[in-house]
Amino acid sequence: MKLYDSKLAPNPRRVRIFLAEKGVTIDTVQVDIATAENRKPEFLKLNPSGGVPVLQLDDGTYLSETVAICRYIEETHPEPALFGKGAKERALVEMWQRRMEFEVFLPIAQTFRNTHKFFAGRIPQVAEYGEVCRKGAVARLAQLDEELGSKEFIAGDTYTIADITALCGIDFGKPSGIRIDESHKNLLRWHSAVSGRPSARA
Ligand SMILES: N[C@@H](CCC(=O)N[C@@H](CS)C(=O)NCC(=O)O)C(=O)O
Repeated sequence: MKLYDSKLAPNPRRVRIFLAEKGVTIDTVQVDIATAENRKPEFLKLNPSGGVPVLQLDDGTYLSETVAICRYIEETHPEPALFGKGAKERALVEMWQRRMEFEVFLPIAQTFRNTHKFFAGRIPQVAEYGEVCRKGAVARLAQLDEELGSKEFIAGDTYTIADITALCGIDFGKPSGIRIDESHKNLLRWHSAVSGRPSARA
């Protein structure tokens, strides 16, 4: 297997953290987003959407969605379970993973894509849309702070893929100036705990 990774990008970081939590090591190839290596014809052959990460399986199959890659790793390395165990827990993890992806990670990523100079001239940017996304992300972090008042991790008592998605999304807020508010003690407590896991440095 081979992982097409990009060290500074948040989606590949989700996969690296997932692998580290599983104790799984995979050969990686760095893809330079800054020089648009991921938009060159050779890379588009692996993933026509041009995004990283991409996991190449031993039979030549390419998986190119973060959660699909994580699901493949979960199936092939079930312990520790990061998508939950049993019907109810799996459904709850799925629910929180999707919430963290759609309501935290994506608005933060869209703020960056639409307002940051990194993407100026590379993609059509709509600054007003970026600001709407920023507002949505900030409001969702306030809600998340409340939600974390009654549980240790995003989906409940156990660390899961939902924590990985939220962590990578929130940390990616930095270049756009989206930070955890000092008054959000539950969110700060959670962030410090998940950032302190060795996997966070993967
Ligand atoms: N839905 C895809 C999104 C992949 C994606 O947008 N990756 C970003 C890095 S975090 C990327 O490749 N950005 C560079 C670009 O779009 O040119 C996934 O979850 O894997």
